[in-house]
Amino acid sequence: QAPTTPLPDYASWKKPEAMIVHTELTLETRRPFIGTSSVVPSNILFVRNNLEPPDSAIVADADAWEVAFEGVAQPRTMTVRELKQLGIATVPTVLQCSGNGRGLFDHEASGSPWLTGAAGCVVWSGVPLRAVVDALGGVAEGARFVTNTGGEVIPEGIDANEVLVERSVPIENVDTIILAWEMNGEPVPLAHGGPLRVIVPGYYGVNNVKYVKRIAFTEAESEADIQQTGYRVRPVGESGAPDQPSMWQMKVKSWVTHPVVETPSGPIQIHGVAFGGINPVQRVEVSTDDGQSWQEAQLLDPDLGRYAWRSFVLPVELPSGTYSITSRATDSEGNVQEQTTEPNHRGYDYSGWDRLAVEVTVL
Ligand code: MSS
Repeated sequence: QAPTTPLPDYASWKKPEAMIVHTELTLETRRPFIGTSSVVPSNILFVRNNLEPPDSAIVADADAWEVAFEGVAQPRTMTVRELKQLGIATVPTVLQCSGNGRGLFDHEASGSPWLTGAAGCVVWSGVPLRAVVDALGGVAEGARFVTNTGGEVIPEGIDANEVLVERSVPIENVDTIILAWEMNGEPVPLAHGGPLRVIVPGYYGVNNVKYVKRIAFTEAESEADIQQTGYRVRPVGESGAPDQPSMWQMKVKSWVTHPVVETPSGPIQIHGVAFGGINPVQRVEVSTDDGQSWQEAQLLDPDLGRYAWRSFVLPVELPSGTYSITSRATDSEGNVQEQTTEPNHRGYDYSGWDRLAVEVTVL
């Protein structure tokens, strides 16, 4: 299908036929464009911004971008150029929006009605946060969170806390976080958070702060609304509050990416993607009869590690007819993908294999 809305300028390099343009700030990857070689090409990766992205001038001189480090023994500002001297790690992760699957809930939760395409597996390269902290004399006493601030320009005349993209994650993540300047082999583009982006492996998209300008080790979570009341899981109709679970670690999830609408009869390679959040995927089963019976799928190489997604395939022969095809993943800890996802107010992460199923006509 042709895109209904043109691509916004900052993402004009995306492949138009692969994208669903929900708004200027939210672009989704169409389900069948996800292939079987693990990494999602940058030109079809989804985009989600809470605010207008900063001016593209910031990526023109990426090495000059500055980040303030606070809550360490020797607080100071560092440029990307300096960070590049401290260490390099490469980590493939699943980047998935908290609202991926929102469109599968019955209640009309506010936000983009994402289906499966607010997710992708991406290879990031940058400096481990641990290396930076060590160079700055270690974390200050009493810190419990890593609090990261996005570099957007805050419109005048509004309370910054209402719009600021500033997210806190538990301090344990200091050992897995990387500050990435490279994505899928290229400098991180503006649309995906260049010059420098925080990557918190295994955590929902929102925690992966783009154009990061401040990294602080703090005793409390950020005061910004996006942390205090936003991205909180609660029953439909309730307001967000800091005592509700925050959208931090992702759940085990999988879905089929081929076939999705129709296919000729005869041999069919049913394939899709599976991930376990912070745990590696152990197995994937596929059903062609709406979950009544399941067959073990084969996991495809390469295995890019615990935070990546894994492609899977099940070869089948299906006579003409209509089939409800779905998949169910299990992670290394034995957590099984849920059958259905309880409605939650903002429509976060629909992971149930029931509604992630596709109705396929075998011709
Ligand atoms: N960052 C910043 N700075 N800003 C904004 O807005 N958003 C979030 C993240 N980060 C933001 C940031 C979100 S929310 C998401 S998903 C992500 O990002 C996305 O990414 P990309 O690259 O795809 O666009 Mo939901 O959970």
